[in-house]
Amino acid sequence: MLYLVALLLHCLPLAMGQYDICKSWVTTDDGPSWEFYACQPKAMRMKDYVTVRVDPAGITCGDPPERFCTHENPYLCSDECDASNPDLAHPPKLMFDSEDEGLATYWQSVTWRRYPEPLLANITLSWNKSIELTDDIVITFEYGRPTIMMLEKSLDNGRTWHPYQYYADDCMEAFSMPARRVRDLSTTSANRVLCTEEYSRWAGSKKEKTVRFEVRDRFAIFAGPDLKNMDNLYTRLESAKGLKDFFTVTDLRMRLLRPALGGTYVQRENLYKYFYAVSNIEVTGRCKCNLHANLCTFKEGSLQCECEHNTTGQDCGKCKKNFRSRSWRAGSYLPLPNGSPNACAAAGSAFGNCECYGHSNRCSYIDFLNVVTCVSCKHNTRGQHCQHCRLGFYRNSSAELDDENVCIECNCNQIGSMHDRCNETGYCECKEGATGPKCDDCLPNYYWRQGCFPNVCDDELLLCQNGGTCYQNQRCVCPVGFKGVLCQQSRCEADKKDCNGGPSMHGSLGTILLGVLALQLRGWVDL
Ligand SMILES: *[C@@H]1O[C@H](CO)[C@@H](O)[C@H](O)[C@H]1NC(C)=O
Ligand SMILES: *[C@@H]1O[C@H](CO)[C@@H](O)[C@H](O)[C@H]1NC(C)=O
Ligand SMILES: *[C@@H]1O[C@H](CO)[C@@H](O)[C@H](O)[C@H]1NC(C)=O
Ligand SMILES: *[C@@H]1O[C@H](CO)[C@@H](O)[C@H](O)[C@H]1NC(C)=O
Ligand SMILES: *[C@@H]1O[C@H](CO)[C@@H](O)[C@H](O)[C@H]1NC(C)=O
Ligand SMILES: [Ca+2]
Repeated sequence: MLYLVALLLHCLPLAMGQYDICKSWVTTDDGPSWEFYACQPKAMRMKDYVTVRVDPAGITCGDPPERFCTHENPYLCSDECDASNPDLAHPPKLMFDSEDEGLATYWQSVTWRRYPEPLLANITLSWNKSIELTDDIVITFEYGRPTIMMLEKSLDNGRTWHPYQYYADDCMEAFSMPARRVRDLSTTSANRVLCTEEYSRWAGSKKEKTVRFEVRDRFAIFAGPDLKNMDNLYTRLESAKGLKDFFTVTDLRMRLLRPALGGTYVQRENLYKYFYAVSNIEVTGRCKCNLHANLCTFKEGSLQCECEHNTTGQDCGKCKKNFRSRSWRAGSYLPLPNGSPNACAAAGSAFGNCECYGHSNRCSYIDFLNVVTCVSCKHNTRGQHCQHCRLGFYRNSSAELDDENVCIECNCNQIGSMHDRCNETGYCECKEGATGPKCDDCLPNYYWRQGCFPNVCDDELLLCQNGGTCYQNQRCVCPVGFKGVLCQQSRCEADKKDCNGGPSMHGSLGTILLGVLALQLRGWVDL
């Protein structure tokens, strides 16, 4: 009980007070109405909502059963890990159970029997939700802390990872980084990623068990040693670029790179005492709801903000349908003490008198036209109310005007089309001979070769004469003795040479006439 009270007191400055209500019913001179405030959920024990993954496969001890010993008792290797025996198994979930009085429960790795190959393990924690850390991450190692490890974080559900903190008994040797301490950081370096030697040196495995990622020390740079001046912290979180994101994660990964060595070099003759054992990982934080919710609930396996201010989404990261008369914005801690809700507004509301359908949050008065117009329309829109699509885009008929996908790129074929604009159904304007919505096809009787060109020959009207064959509608391949576009001309006729055995004058003329006729049909020769 005493412990609980102490815990509550400890969490007090972060859990209580500011930004805990989103709205209240107030009475003003104009009568009662809602007043809205920036709001955020309370800090929670995030290990209760986490999914864990331990890599590589087979790194957890006990399959097959294995003996191990401790640095304190290196020659009494009678402890056993056996995955098939619940009393001797050490599965990953034991890093997240609640520790009862007495014996710690822990995940344990295999021993370093493959030395000198490094003993590597990744512990990845995923929330499928952005979390804002509000207190230190505390990892408890039974039997000694790793001599080298690294903490990584992801902000996009594990797609990309970034270093968060490096830990080593010798930072220079392990990571080529100078050793630093978080409490020596300054206001301009509060979000620096550093290497620390504070949690990796051997001090006896019972004495020093924890490895921390110091959130409080970083907060204290702004809020003072007891975090009494939270206003200053909130002001900084709003104004300092990247500071809020620094404390935001969707996933964390501990990369365990070298186990505890007991203060000496690796003793090859007894590798049973080298392994990792983690009894607890404490992560305290709150759901990131962009200051639009004060409740966060666990639904269908994921944390979810209960969004207010007419916002929606897992992090309240967008405006509800029909509340998009201006762009979504996160709430703000400022001005103190209640912040700004930056609520989403319905079309036609007080904010909506210059409607921009959510594609701009800035309006400007144009003096000489006497109109108010939206500025810098986003999502490829344009116009006084961002109600049109930019040139080269057309209206998505299945999207509302306030939808981010309202404008679709025309994507006209550069060679086949006159320009890169299209009509309301996405059809581009084609050059002669080209067709298709994007003008990347040819009309019948045209062939594609860096654009559409009329067939020179084909199998219907523009037949190659005198036994010539049509090559890809581009030209006739004439037999010896003939030439011309359609092989209609006898060579001897043109050269006035010996024409014995050639076609008669009569036939030849006929062929020419036929060819001209065909060309005229194709609109080439104007008789
Ligand atoms: C641990 O994760 C990192 C990426 O964060 C990866 O490069 C590495 O191979 C992983 N190690 C193991 C043992 O799975
Ligand atoms: C992650 O959360 C989203 C939104 O709540 C949900 O749709 C999705 O199924 C979740 N994914 C996993 C892997 O739990
Ligand atoms: C959100 O919309 C509802 C109507 O659906 C309205 O009553 C409420 O005041 C709006 N809230 C905010 C913060 O604008
Ligand atoms: C049109 O809008 C709908 C609704 O937002 C969207 O699902 C669809 O992907 C959009 N179409 C294109 C081609 O962008
Ligand atoms: C766009 O052009 C195509 C092809 O010319 C035509 O079929 C369609 O009716 C046009 N759409 C509009 C809205 O003009
Ligand atoms: Ca435990």
